[in-house]
Amino acid sequence: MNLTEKLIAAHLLEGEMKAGSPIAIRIDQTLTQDSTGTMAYLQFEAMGIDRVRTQKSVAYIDHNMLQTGFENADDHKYIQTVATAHGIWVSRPGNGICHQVHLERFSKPGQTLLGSDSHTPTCGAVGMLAIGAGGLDVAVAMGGGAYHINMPKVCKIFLTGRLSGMASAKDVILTILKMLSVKGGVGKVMEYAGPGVATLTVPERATITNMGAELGATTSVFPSDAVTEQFFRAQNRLADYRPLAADDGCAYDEEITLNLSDVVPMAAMPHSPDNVRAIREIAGIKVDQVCIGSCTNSSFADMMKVASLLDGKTVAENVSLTISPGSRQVLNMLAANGALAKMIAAGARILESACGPCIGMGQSPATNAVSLRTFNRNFCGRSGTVSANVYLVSPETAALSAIAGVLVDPSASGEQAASLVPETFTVLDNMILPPAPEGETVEVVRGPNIKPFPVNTPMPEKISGKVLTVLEDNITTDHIMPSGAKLLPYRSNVPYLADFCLTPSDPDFPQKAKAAGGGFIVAGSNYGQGSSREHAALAPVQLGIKGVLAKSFARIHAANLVNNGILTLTFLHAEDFDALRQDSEICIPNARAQVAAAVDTGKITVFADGKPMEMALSIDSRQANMLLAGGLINYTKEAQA
Ligand code: MIC
Ligand code: SF4
Repeated sequence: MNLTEKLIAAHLLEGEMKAGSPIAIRIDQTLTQDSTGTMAYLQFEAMGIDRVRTQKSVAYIDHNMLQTGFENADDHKYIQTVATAHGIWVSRPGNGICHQVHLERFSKPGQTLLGSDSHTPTCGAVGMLAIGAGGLDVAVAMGGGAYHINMPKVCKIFLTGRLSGMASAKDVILTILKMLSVKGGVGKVMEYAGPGVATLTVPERATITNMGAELGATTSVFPSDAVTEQFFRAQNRLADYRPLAADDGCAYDEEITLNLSDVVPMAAMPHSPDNVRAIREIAGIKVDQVCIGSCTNSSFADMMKVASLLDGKTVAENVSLTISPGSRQVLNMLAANGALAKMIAAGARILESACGPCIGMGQSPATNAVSLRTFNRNFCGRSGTVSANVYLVSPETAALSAIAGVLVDPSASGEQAASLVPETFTVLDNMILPPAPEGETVEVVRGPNIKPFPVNTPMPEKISGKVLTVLEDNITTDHIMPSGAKLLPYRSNVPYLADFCLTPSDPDFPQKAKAAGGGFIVAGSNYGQGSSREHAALAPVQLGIKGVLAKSFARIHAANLVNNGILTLTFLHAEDFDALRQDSEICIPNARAQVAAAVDTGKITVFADGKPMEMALSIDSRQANMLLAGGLINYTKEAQA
């Protein structure tokens, strides 16, 4: 077996490990963060389960940190109390970004991790099967329920050679994104193998698995080897280490070879992570802002590289440089060894250990600015400035460009930056709260910002409504449910958020939906790529959206739609998409019978302006029941009754 199959086989509860067929797996660990967590815990509470049934569940507070009003602080209190009350560990604000802290302190080779954040696959760096999902799926897993997916294909990425000449792990994943695109990983696990693996440190592997999310992959995984062992020893967690590898000569569904020695510094240009070019082709662009950090590139090793490149220099006068170390462990070690002083002396603006500018929580660039970021997403508007041009680059490129004031090709700079993993990390778990002991009562604190979440209604016999909007390919969840400093504080207030649903693509969408009493969304391919935010499904429920008709869907968003009782219909014929306009009348007669039959046929007949068109609806029987019940919450209640 390959490593992915071994991990799945060890957790398989239902189904057959045949690519594309539905399987259910047992989840050992869960993580939530605060922007998806409030909703996940409201849903967990609605399920009426006393204590989590996982081996370890951790609630992180790392996204909504600006606290420009009472809302975020209220949510933090709610998360802290509801989590400890139900047997969940809490990583307090300031302790770091969920994926970085989880890798450092909780990851375990061989275990499964389900997280309410799309970059949960980061922990695949140490041989975990780590998957991002909507909050509701994570709530179910916390309650001991299985996680349902289709058995992914396994794509082997065979690494040879070794990185050189200031090329870094970020450049590896950008190279893969250039080869495969933001759709290249859909339905697949990217499994790394080959002699190049041993040349990569755990933080480097984590940069690669993290950004596997941008390929649309279900997850990415590295073997657990001697390099992993050294990482666990340095984290004083050797007991959690175990070696894991694919069997010799095992089969894969697909295979790609990448020679690390050929990798050169790359940048993802505006506005997509797969719009990748070699930096040498675009070097010299004037830069206004540089942001270093995020769950992709904020490890101790990355920060040490940055400190060494900034040492004794000054940030260019046209540049604002921000640095957010990924965790308090990293920040503390930088403070203790003097690297932080070098960053400060160079003129960097040090931000707290959190997501920060990556999710538009502050540091929005100036009008038309060029912003270089070591982050993983550069969707238009995500930085908080619609006219900004965001480039995704490595820490080396970012640091050198911040000093030069223009985009610099690090391989032509003559500089060196050694990657290092220390012999020992400073372990500082004092900002991680253990769960309350069983039997102890914890008062759950709910501020006025916490509003009930919308629950869909059972599917009627006939569904009809207008097409409210027709959208292009690659619509992201940042389009469907924008984030940033103005909206993130309302993640526990869906009625408020709904008024901003899809507004970056169609400013009148919420008004149109309200006026029509709901309707349908029509979209191109890869609809809903990006974040795991369930709000991109909950806001449509609030607005009465009955279905999305798209050329194809991103995995997590499709699951979130079905979990909330919204139909995910895929065009079988290109001309059907072309025929649809805003205001086209959609009608699905015998909807309940058709949805039930789609489990076998995979199809459903939809009438558009009176003309029949056949569309794909690929669902298993559990999903059909969820759609009929009006979502997972109703379905679970029906099943319990
Ligand atoms: C993101 O990077 O878009 C986020 C914010 O981390 C999201 C979660 C969210 O929308 O809250 C993600 O990637 O899942
Ligand atoms: Fe946070 Fe950005 Fe990572 Fe999302 S991608 S978890 S916002 S750092």
